[in-house]
Amino acid sequence: KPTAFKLKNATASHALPTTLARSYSTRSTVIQLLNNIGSKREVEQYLKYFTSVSSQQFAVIKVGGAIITQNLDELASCLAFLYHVGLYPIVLHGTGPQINELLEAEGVEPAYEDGIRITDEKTMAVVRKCFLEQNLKLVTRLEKMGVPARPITAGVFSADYLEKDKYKLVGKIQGVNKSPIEASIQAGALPILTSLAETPSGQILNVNADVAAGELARVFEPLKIVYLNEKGGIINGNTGEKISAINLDEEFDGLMKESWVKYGTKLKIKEIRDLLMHLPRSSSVAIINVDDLQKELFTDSGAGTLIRR
Ligand code: X2W
Repeated sequence: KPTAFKLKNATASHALPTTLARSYSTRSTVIQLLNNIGSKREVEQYLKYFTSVSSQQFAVIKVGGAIITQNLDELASCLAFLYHVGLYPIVLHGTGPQINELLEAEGVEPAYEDGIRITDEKTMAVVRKCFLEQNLKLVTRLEKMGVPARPITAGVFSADYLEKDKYKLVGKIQGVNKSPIEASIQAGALPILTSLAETPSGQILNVNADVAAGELARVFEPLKIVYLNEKGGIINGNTGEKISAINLDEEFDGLMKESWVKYGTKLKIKEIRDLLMHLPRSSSVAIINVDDLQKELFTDSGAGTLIRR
């Protein structure tokens, strides 16, 4: 398993350790990413910090489905960079926009209640197809870059029906089986998960990807919890401006009363609050664009929306 390389080896001459010099494209990707982020000292400090815990405790990264369509190359490059410096983020992705597109192509109007998709049998077939397609797309892209990645599309989340009458085939996660994720990291491959879940009798259920990522973070207690979305944070619906920080203890109740805090945004903030209530006080969640991932991980300056309590 690769260990973190010393950044002093990657100086201006761009001499990279042999483990990094797998291919020209990898080398140039790594050099480019190193140049994009902070001072080497800062980066080195963060690397040391991230490698001070067990591999599976580095980060949970939630990838919004839109990113796989809009920024796949950037996403894969960022994940490749992390892999090449010996870090194994646990990646969980959604596929909301792809599901909607496919439903609409089939003449079905997407139906939500409180940001949760009402998932009947027909919709479920579309949900599964999209999850598997997008998962494969990301995994294949990583493998093409020489990054071992393992698709984990079942066997992690056990669930019960959330509210069968209201949401139909939607799950409420009851348990998280860490072993497929740990086995993947042990084998040197990045675990790439969907948020599909199963009941004890094997019925597959749809789970919102923000919610499933929160459950992962709850059990792994990683150093970093990052939600990647295409907006690069939470946008205040009244002003159109990005919110740079949310302090939940002070702002949660007020936010819940705002008329623009609804649907998926409301669900996201609520889920993150539930999560942070279960984690040490020092924990936080960053909602950012994929462009800002390296900066968020390796420098003191944040980007996007930082949520803490
Ligand atoms: C979500 C799962 C996908 C998702 C859905 O069907 O859209 C439920 O709402 P994004 O791209 O992260 O939004 N499931 C129950 O959350 O994808």
